[in-house]
Amino acid sequence: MAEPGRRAEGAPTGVPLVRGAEPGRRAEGAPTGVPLVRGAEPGRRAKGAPTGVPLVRGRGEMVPAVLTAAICGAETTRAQTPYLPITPRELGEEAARCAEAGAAVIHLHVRKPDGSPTQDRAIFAEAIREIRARCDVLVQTTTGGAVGMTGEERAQPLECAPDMATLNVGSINFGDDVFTNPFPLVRDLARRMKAHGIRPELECYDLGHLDNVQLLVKEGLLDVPAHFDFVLGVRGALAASEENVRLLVSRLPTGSTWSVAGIGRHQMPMAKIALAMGGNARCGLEDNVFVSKGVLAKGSFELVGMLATLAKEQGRTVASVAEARRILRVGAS
Ligand code: KMH
Ligand code: ZN
Repeated sequence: MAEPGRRAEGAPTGVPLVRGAEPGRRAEGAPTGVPLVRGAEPGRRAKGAPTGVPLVRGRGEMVPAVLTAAICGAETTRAQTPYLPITPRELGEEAARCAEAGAAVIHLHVRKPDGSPTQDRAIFAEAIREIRARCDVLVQTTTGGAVGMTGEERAQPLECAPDMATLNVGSINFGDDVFTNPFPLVRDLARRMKAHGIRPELECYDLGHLDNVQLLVKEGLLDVPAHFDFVLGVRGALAASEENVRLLVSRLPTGSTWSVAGIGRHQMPMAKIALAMGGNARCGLEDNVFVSKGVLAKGSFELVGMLATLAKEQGRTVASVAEARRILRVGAS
């Protein structure tokens, strides 16, 4: 059994399992003055606010914050946390707890009964049934899967009628591994999403991934405005910092929406920055297993609760599923 904060023997290496997200504290260097909230004129971008994102809606209110729970992932193990849901039923129960805590989107991976990652469509179908039987959420299936999976394997959950799916738009070093996303694979997955009317969430781990998106837009495979998720702090890709979030956001196609998924101890600080900037945030045991230094989250729902608190502290409301559907343009593609 691995100690909390250490990688289990033989466990995949991509996600740094760092202790110590510090809830309730202002992140060092947290954004000071993106004037995106109250007081900005309705329908206009506040001075200095990042481009591309509709931050303010009528009457000067901020756009509700969409919270995503990544409840399982492919790399997190039961040795790291006994709270990891594995079976379809456990995934359904955990999704319901996350929905109750404020998550509008469930980012979904599934596992074989022995806990190893799989993209098996039958297991996805069962997990989605278990989730939908218990709560109203947007189900976002992974097409990233686990390092080393083939494109055909990775594409399987697209046959299960998810609301959304991730599209990883570039390759990166992933710990000591390589997470490969060559253009032919990305194109193929993008085509399948278009064919099924599934809204992609574009996973960007590095600045150049935004340029990859532009190429795919030119090829007619992706539409803008799009929804982006900046995954920051993977060992082998772009670091988790406010400066990087601002740079990424400044390069977004006009009107696009975005969230940040900070890895390990970066989860809450990055969420706070994103929420203050008018973006959205992702948390969950896929990316981080701790609520504070050395203290395991009892499930992703605890982390979602922390995001909801952060959102409210930033003057944001937490998006309902209907609001999330509208904000992320789910069903429009
Ligand atoms: N498990 C990672 C290698 C996604 O879900 O789209 C990839 C991943 C990305 O988790
Ligand atoms: Zn994932």
